[in-house]
Amino acid sequence: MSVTKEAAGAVTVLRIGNGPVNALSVGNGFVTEIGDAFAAAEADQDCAAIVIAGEGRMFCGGADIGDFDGDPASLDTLRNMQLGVENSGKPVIMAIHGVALGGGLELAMAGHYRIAQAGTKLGMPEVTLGLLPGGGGTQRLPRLTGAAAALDMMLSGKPVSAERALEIGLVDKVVEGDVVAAALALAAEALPPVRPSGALPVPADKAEAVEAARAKLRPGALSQAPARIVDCVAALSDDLASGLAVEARLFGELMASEASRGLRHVFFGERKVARIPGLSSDVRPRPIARVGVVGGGLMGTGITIALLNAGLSVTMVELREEALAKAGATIAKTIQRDVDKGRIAQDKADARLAAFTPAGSLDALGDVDLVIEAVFEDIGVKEEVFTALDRITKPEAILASNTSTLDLDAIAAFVSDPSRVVGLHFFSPANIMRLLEVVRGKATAPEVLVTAMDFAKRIGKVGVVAGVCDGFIGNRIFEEYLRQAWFLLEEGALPQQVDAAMEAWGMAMGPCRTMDLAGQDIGWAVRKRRAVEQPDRPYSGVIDRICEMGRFGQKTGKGIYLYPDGRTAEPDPEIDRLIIEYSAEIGLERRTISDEEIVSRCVLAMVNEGAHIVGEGIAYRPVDVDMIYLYGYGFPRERGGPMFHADVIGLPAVLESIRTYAAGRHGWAWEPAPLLVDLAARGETFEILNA
Ligand code: 3H9
Repeated sequence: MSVTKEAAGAVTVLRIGNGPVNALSVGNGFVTEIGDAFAAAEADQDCAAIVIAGEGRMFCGGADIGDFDGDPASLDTLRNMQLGVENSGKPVIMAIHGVALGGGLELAMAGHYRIAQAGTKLGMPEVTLGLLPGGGGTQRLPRLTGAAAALDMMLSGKPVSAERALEIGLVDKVVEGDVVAAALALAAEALPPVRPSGALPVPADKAEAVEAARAKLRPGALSQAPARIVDCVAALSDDLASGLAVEARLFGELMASEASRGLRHVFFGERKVARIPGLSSDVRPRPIARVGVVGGGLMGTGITIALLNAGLSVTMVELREEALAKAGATIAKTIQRDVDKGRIAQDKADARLAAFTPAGSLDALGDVDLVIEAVFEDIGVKEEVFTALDRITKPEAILASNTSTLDLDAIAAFVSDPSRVVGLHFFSPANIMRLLEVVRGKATAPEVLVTAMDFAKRIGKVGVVAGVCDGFIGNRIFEEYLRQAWFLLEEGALPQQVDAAMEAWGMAMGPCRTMDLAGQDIGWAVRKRRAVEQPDRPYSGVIDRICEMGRFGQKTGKGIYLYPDGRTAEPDPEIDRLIIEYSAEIGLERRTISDEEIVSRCVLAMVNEGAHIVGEGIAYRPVDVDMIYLYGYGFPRERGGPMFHADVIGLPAVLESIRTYAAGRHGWAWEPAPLLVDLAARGETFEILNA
């Protein structure tokens, strides 16, 4: 952390540096240091103008998100520092390069002139953290750019380019090359006048822009940040101080909200899961340039598209000629669709397709750096493939299996060096879903694991490490979630109530619609297997009845719901009848089930299984479970993930509910996880295990 001062004639240049993104930390004293350095320059008789620039890769990535768990009043230090800059009697020029986000852009707006280097991204991402720009952004940005452009930036959270910033009046100049030199040149021309952004008039489009933005707010949204951003812009008046006071008060309220706490947990969680505990930083990823994909089915095709989109060369091996041709056609069609939708240029699509090599034999994989196997889920088939790969591939090539149901260690045993085997469990559609479970076998080499995680990042996925167990992290938890959903149906709820309750709570899709989309036959196959393996852990038979009718969901046009247009779920009175009759058949008197009970049982089933998984060491930390649920299962970001949500409820209360369910019908499904019992007894949270 440092603020360095250089004198260039009568101009003082202050360079602010604090870690990788120059975060404006109040907690570590950095903001105070900037304020002090600024005050010294201000008091310096020989200084006529002040330039502020960022050290390293960027100007500033914003306020320190870690400060938001503390006292909201402490953030006044940041606001006062910015007011000090704005109210300076000497012209202040901001020399902006790389990134100016959130509080970083607010600092820039507190200056009197802004010069940005071409390529700089300027934005207000606070809304993505369930917050509003709380360092004057809601009051200064509209004054500079007009209310509509400001609301657009603040509500989307998306940064704008330096060129766009110039267009909308956010910066005064865009330069190629050294931005500090450009700032010094501006100061040297003729000393520019002091020009505080906060003194600019209220923009003429305020009322209209506020009304338009209000109309677009999503009712029932978990995060109140968008609504409060609009409120702040509505509060713009000629009295800057009163607008700033409204902004600070609303920022404090949002900071304490569950949604913002959840979203902040996600911000740090995404970065935490990339870190593998206990591995030295000397373990470096291997370079991966050429990849082989074995299997041209739905999964292999999706994986191939994801890899081609990331700029990798892919050889797809599929022994069945017809299937290979079909996969090739799907790949070409999907990539072309991105051109048609204006997402990529034709030459880019051409390059992606040129990097694709279809092959009819595994012999084509002699020079690849990584193979991803996505063939039929049968251990005999896997044995054939891996025995051949062992012979054909380079000894340093990594061999990955996309298996979701088989034992990775058994697959690794087919290879003479099992340390090069790892699981890469993609989620369907693999070119869209962000989650990648990276499965560490008992022999997987640390370097192979690190390479797999690096590879996940390279192809735009959130990689999360899971140990070997049936279902790994995601599907193992999902089974318990579904178990409760199906029990709820036989006890008195109907599918539309279960789905509506879970969707109102924030899940992207309720369990019935999810399984109709994934294919009810997939769940049926798992249940049949479980009936043999775990006869003492039954499921409700009601869902099997639906499967026995051949109703597998969207793919058969009917599942729990009807799909008259192939996509939109419509409740089916026949299924409602079937469910009600099933309850009677098993002698269960149906009762009214509240939405609260539906949510509580479905969510706590995830929490309890998640706690088992962390306790067993299958997940490194609770946050790994959280990220899997956000990126693979449509869990609401604002709730942070199941484990974070349990902390919000409080672990003693979570345990009490679980114990109540354990004393009720099918109580065996609610055996409290030892880790949960232990943490609750000690008054601790899951969060302490994330450090
Ligand atoms: C705000 O400003 C509120 C104000 O309006 C009001 C105040 C009153 N704070 O992403 P990376 C860490 S809200 C703390 O890998 P990149 C990050 O955790 C803030 N830490 O780098 C990571 O740590 P680690 C508005 C932060 O080069 C390390 O820095 N700003 C912050 O890929 C490197 O991060 C935002 O929302 C932060 N603000 O991307 C911007 N930012 O190494 C958030 C980063 O221990 N940040 N860290 O895992 C970003 O979007 C990206 O970090 C950025 C750089 C684009 C800047």
